[in-house]
Parts: sequence; structure tokens; C-alpha cells
Amino acid sequence: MVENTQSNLAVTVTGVEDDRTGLSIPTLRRALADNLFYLQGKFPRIATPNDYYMALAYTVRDRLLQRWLSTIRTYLEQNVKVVSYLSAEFLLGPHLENNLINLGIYEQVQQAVTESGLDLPTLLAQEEEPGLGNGGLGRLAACYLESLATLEIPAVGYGLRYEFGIFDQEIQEGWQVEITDKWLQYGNPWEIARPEAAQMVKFGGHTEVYTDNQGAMRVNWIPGQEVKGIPYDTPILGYRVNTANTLRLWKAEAPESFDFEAFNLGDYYGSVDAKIVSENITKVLYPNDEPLQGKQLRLQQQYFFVSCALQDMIRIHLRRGNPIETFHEKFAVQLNDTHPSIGVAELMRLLVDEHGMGWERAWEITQQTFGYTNHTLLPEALEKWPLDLFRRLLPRHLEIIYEINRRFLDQVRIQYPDDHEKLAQLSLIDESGERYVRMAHLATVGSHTINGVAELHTQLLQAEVLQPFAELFAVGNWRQTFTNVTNGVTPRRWVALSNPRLTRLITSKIGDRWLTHLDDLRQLETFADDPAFQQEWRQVKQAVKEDLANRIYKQQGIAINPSSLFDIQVKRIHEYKRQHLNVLHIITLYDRLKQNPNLDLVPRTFIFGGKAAPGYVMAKLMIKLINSVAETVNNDPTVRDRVKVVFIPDYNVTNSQPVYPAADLSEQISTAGKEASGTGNMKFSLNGALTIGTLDGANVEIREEVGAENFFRFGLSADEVAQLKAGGYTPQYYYQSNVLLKSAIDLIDSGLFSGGDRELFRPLINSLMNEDPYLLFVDYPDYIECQSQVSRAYRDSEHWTRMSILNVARMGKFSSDRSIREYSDRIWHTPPVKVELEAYAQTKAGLSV
Ligand code: 26Q
Repeated sequence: MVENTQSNLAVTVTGVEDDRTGLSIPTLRRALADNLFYLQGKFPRIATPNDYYMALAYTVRDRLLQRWLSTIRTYLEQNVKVVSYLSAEFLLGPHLENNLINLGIYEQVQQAVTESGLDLPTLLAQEEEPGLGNGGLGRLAACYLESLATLEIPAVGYGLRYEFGIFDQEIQEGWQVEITDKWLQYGNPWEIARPEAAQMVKFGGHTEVYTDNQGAMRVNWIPGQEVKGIPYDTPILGYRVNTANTLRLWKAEAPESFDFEAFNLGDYYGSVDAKIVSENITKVLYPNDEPLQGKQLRLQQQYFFVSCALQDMIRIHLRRGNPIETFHEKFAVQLNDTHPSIGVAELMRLLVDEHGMGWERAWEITQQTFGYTNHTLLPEALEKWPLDLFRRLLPRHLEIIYEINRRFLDQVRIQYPDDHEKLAQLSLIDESGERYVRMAHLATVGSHTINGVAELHTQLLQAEVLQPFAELFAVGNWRQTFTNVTNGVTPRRWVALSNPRLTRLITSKIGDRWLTHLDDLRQLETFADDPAFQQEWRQVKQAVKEDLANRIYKQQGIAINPSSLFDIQVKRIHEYKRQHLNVLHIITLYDRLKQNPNLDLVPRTFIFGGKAAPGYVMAKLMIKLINSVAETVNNDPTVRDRVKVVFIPDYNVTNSQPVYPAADLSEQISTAGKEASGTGNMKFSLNGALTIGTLDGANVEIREEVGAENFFRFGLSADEVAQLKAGGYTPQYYYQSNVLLKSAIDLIDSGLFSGGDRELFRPLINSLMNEDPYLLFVDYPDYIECQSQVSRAYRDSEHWTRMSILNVARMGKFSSDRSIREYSDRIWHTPPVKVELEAYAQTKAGLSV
């Protein structure tokens, strides 16, 4: 089934398979035993499961290196244009299983492991996932890297190597407790440090003007501190191709010279302090998915990795023999949100100050280099930095931003003479109160293309947050254009790896091309009404639900009924995502059961999962509410298991993989206009869940694709939300006019779910009764009605199965391969490049020359 170019190449002149590239089962077994001995320093009697995992990981990494090095060599030799994906987050998930799948050696390795007396799932479970992201944005970056490699597009991901990723979540007495994520404690077999490619990054200090020997005015930045960036590289392999691109993450260290100075002065502790201050920069990921006011360390992180990345690109560019003027022809740099947008000013600084280029030329190159992806419409989530902090940390960049702004506003004045309000709206500096640098404005002005992540989001972006820019660019000769690229997810991780049963069933009917051409799934439409296929489809769903039920029982001791409707909401906890609307529905069902204990309800299991930002009090209270309602409902004998509520702790990539396949119903219930896209919505539907959702983010497009009759839509549209808010909204009125809603709120208020404590959930209730900023009360009646439609539909098992099959069959659009193709064709202009594998023997011969 799998073509293995490598097995031939692994055979050396002596006719023996090379130990580090060979793919035969005996060779894999020998490699595993060797690595246990030589890399872990263990023999079987004393080896832990983690030792075996490490030995296997190294065995697989050896087989990756051939492809990785061939890829790097090809890019170098052909001087190709490379995508540079700048992201403060990459939420990769575990590597091992994905690499087995993409290499096409799953079965061989499974066999070799079994023959060695080991169990592959046990070894896979040892891997600590690199949790280097918060949620959607970081996971999108990971899907995009995988698709870039699969599509054979030259790319490198640049980011931060946080020593501590997103915290591990424990639930204690219903509350979230955060535990430090020590993902590196047993070592990371997937990365290779490249200290020889370190970069220096400056902070603070001041600038000086001087005249160079050509008589030109130049600026010199004299820093107050310097930090060294060490790159750590991880190969990202494409699916069944030779392309293995690089993820290059930077770790901050103190430069040796800095220590020495203090040491020579006799201040040993001072020198160690300086080291600690430097290393702090990459210590920990900020666990917030929106900016917190003026956290200096966060700005340092952003500048640190962006500066390392741009210096690295320029170094590579020049080493390849290219003139600096063609930088934009060889690198397409994508800004994953505003987090790396300081890159606009940094590239200007590098070109003008360090490479002596004139401003106009440098600005053209900069604009032609960057693309900016926006991921949010929430005004409070727009990144801005206090001017004073900015000046203290990045004095030269502030000067550059002023100059960019001055020239930009001069252009604006031509279009809007004497319109001071327009200038204030568009300015890179917010001067309405305390002064700030507006990072979205910097990114917009400094890029050639600005994109949103779903059709609706892109529309709203141009109508709201960046409206003045959209209006400006529509007239006159501006370089910038707005466009949409709807998000996607990789079917390799989110179907092949997560749902092998469904993968086998689909492949048995339509072959396996769909894994790289997801539109092929449409061929499943012919089987939507085929009773035999329907039966197999239900069997897969049932088996997968049993898997999840077993997992939950093992981990939490909660028994759930695998025949009940699995109704799942997993995502970061946020008011705008409205997990509490879901809870109101649960309380309403509970209320109805209490009123009428013999009510004929479709049994449902409500599953939640997600982390709250540690400082987000309301989100943490929402977690407590879910767990409190779970406690009450699960232990009430009148319920008789017709309603069960489970909160899965520590939701991360690893824990999410068994969740999506097991869902019957996917909850995508954000207030319309608030969720930029969503990507979990795609993972669910692609695994045969039906969606209950608002017309928000990519839900709109999912519904278009799968058909309105196969999607449970409810709630106000984004337009209606805006109208209602404009007219002044009073939640109390809605509370008074819906008995079910009133009753649900009153039950929380009564202390029923909090052991009689009526104060516990007071902040939540007050927020809903007085503000209800996300309109739960408005959407509640429609949501409840829609949920009863869901239950009715679920009773008709044939019809439900048909809808489920059609959902999967029509999800082809939401592959990240499609997204990446759009970015590549319309924004980056980076054609694919075939990578030829070079035989290992030849590489070795080359090395000895
Ligand atoms: C910024 C500055 C300082 C500290 C933190 C941050 C920060 C960090 C993470 C701000 C935002 C984030 C993450 C945002 C995010 O995940 N957005 C989601 O992106 C997905 C991919 O496009 C979309 O599908 C989701 O709709 C969007 O919420």
C-alpha cells in the first residue's frame, strides 16, 4: 500500500539495510534495542515505558533525517522562495504517531514493537505534547505547517521555545487549578539545537545619529541589554512525500560576554542575575488568549523571536548569494495575528540601519514581504502597547514607527484633506487618552495582503475593526488588499490519526486519495442511504463512543452510557463562546425531569472540556458552574442517567483526539459576530457529528456546504446582534418573559447547585441579569427549541445517520490543504518544490570528502 522509496535507499553497497534508515521489521527491532542501550543507557530490565518511548522516537527521527536534510539541501541548491510563518504559538500535539502515519510506516513499527514484547499505544501515550499555544490560533499554525509540507511548499515556522507551555489543568472541588507544564523534563527527542546559528537581540538603551563615510545620516542603536537566541529545529514531515520542513523555535540565553564583565568586576551573583533575566524571556507561554495590559515580558518575547527570525532569514538569503534587494522575492513572511507585527519595524531597521538601504526601497521590500492574518474582532483583544513601555524597550523601533506613520498619514491627507478624525482613526498611534502603539495598524500598513479567517469574519473586519483602512485602500493606489482565507484543519491528524476506524471505513469505499484530496469525500454521498453502509457507519460511531466512555471511566470514574447522545463542547472557556448557554439548557432539561420524572427524554451525555485563562475570573466560575451542575444532576436518582454531565480535565491536543470522533452533536454556539472562524467546528463535522450552531465564523460556510437541512442553526445573526445592541438591550425583560429561562436562572440563584450557597454564582448571574454582553437570554428560547429538534431527529436513527454521512461527505472545503493552497496561490506565490531523496550512503560519502 505504501510506497517506500527509503527502504531501497537504505540498502548500502554491501546489500545490508542501514540500521538508521532501514524500514524492515528486523531492522526496526534492532534500532529500537540499540537506541535503548546507547541513547537511554538502559537495558530492558530497568527500562521504563518512557525509555522505550524515547528509543522508538529516536528510531523514527533517524528515518526522518534523510528527508529533512534532502529538503534543506534542495531548497538551498534551487534558491527557492520560502514561506516564513511567524507565530508566537505552535500547538503541535504529539509527534510520534503523526510521523508514523506521514512516513507510512505505522504497520511496520507496530509489528516491530509487538515483536519486541511492547505495546505501541502504551509507548505513544508516554509522549509529552509540546503545548506551545493557547488554542485555535496555535493549533491552526500547526495544521498549516503540516499542510505546507504535504503540499511540498518550502516553508519554515518561526516561534518561541517556551520552557513551560500552556499549564496543565486539574479540577479540584470543581475549580480549575493550574499546574506548571514541564514538557522538557525528560528531554525532547524531536528537536535539534543549532547553537552555531544563534542570533543576538538588543533591548532598551538609546539611539544616536551619525554621519557615515558617504556623508549620509544614519542611526545607531546602543542597547541597554543583549540577549542571545538559540534556534531549536524540529522537522515537520508531509504526508507520504519527501518534504520535511523546519519549525525553528528560539530559546533565550545570556551572551557569555555579559556574564564575564560582571564576573571580572567580582560581581558573580550580579552576572548570574543577568543570565536569569535573559533566560526569562522564553520561560513561559502567556496563558491568555487575549492581550493583558502592558506586560513587558510579552512584548520582549514577541520582539525576541521576530528579530531572531528576520536576522536568520537575511543571513540565509545572503549566504545563498542573493542581493539584499531581492529579499521579498525569496521570503513570504506571514504574520499570525499581530503578535509578530513588530517585524514590520524590525525589517525596516535591519534594511535601513544594518544594511544601509534607503527608506523608500526598504519600505517597498517590507510591504512586499509581509502578509497579515487577523484572528479577532473583539475590540478588547486588539493588541496595543503603551508608548512609554515601547520606547523604553524598543527606542529605535518607536522612531521607525513614527516615520512610517508620518509618511502614511501624509498619503492619507491627500485622500482626506483636513479630515482630522480620519487621521486619528487611521494613525498607528492611539492618542485618545494614554498613548499606545496600535499593532493591527502597523501590521495592516506594513503588509501587501490582510486576510480574515472566514467569510463572515473578513466582511466584519472590513466593516468594523479595520473599516477605515478598507475604505482608504478602496480608492487611490495603495498596495494593500483585503481578502479571505477560510481556516482549515489537517485530515491526517484530525481523521487518520484520531479516528482510524472511520478512516478504514471511508477508505474501504472510496480508496485513500481523500486524505490528500479531501473533496473526494463527496463520493460518500452515494452511500448516504445505503442501509449496509449506514449500519457500518453507526457501528464505527458506537465503537468510538465506547472508547471515549472507557477512557472517561478510567480517568474520572464516571460511567456514561455509550448509547446516549454525546453532546460535546470543547474549546477555551470564554463568555463569548457561551458554555453557560449550554449549561442553561442542561438545567432546563433537569428542571423538566424534576417536574415530570417519567418524561420520555432522549438520553444525553454532555461533555465539556477547556482551559480558562488563570486571571479570567468569570471563565473560572463557568468551569465551577459546569462541575457543580454535573455533581447535582449526575447524583440525582430521579434523573436515572437520562442526563449526564462530564467535564474532561486538561483539554489539550492529546486529550482532544479521542473526543471529536465520539461526538454526535457539536456545540458551536458563540454569539454571532464574535468567533472569527472556529476550527473545532470543522474537526467535529469531519468526524460525523452534526452541529448545533449560530451563524458565526466558519459555521456559516459549514452550513452552506453540508446543507441547511443537515445543520441545526439557531440564534440571532451578526446583523441582528448589532441592531439589538444599538437599540439598547435589557436582559431582565427576556428573563421575565420566558418561564423556562427564569426557572433555570432561579435554580442557580437558589443555591441548588452550590450546596445552598447563594453567593457563589452571584457574579455570573449578575452579569447575565444586568449586562448579558453575549446575549444568552436573547438566544436562549431558540436554542432550547433547536435542542428539542435535535432530540427528535436523533430518534430517527436512519435519518440521523444519513445527515452524519452527508456532513462528512461535504466537508472537503475545510482541509488545511485548501487553505494553504489559497495562501500560496493568492498571497505568497510559492510554488511547490519536489524533493528527491538522496541515498544515505551517498550523503555519508559526501561527508568524508
Ligand atoms: C496577545 C498579546 C498578549 C498576550 C496574549 C495574546 C494572545 C494570545 C493568543 C491573543 C490571542 C491569542 C489567541 C487567539 C485565538 O486563538 N484566536 C482564534 O484563532 C482561531 C484560528 O484562526 C479562530 O478559529 C478562532 O475563532 C479565534 O478565536
